Amino acid sequence: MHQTKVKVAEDALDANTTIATANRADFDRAGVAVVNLMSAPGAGKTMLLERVLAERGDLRVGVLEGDVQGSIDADRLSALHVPVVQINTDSGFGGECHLDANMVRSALADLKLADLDLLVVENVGNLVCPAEFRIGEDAKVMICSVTEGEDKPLKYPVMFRKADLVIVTKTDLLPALPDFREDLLRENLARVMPEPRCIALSARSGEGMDAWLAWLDAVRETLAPDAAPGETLAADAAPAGELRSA
Ligand SMILES: Nc1nc2c(ncn2[C@@H]2O[C@H](COP(=O)(O)OP(=O)(O)O)[C@@H](O)[C@H]2O)c(=O)[nH]1
Ligand SMILES: [Mg+2]
Repeated sequence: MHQTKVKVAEDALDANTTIATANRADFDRAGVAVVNLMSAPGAGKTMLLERVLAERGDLRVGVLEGDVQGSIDADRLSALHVPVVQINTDSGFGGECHLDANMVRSALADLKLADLDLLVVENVGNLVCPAEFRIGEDAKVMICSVTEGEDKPLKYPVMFRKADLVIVTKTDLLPALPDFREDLLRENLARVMPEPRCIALSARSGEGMDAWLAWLDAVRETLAPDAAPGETLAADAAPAGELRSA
């Protein structure tokens, strides 16, 4: 019985990988960089995206918005005049807690990939499942806000291990969090991430945004035709910096 369950799960992941590969081929053909944004609900994915859109009017950005229900975030982002496609995982997908490659593929028909430089996929807020499902992305970015506690990398290691970058956000709140230990968060990240890469920022104040925008540019540059195959994404991304300002 147990073995059957494991086999079904493996087959599902294999099927997902096949579709993710097809998505990836479409993204490559269109020359669009794809970033999969993941976090717990409320960590600040949408606000961070709003910041990117506000600061980088030169980039042609599209968004795939994943939610179990509703279009609250998609409506927020559409107001900024970018193409946004909503994916609701409870309409025909059984209320899933993550996006998979097939859901993304179904939504691609509503986007003109060739008109985009960057496609950001805001995954469903969840700290377990999204990491297991490739969607054809170039990079996985994990957002962790300072109010979530330093122990999250140890409690949800897969999400952090699979991330190409961790953004520690809401740093503007640090003055109200005297118990937050930056050194502990960094230590915990290093325990689960093979190559810890971390950018601290506040989407609210804008502090630290430059490093994140530079990282996004580095992802796009990695896709340039003369980039070496298999080149590490954004190898120069800043290591974990000081979170509290002096
Ligand atoms: N103080 C502060 N609040 C933030 C920041 N980023 C997001 N928030 C707030 O956190 C809440 C959830 O943000 P949202 O972007 O919707 O999170 P999501 O569920 O991950 O998309 C909202 O009340 C935001 O205003 C930040 O950098 N600083
Ligand atoms: Mg959101």
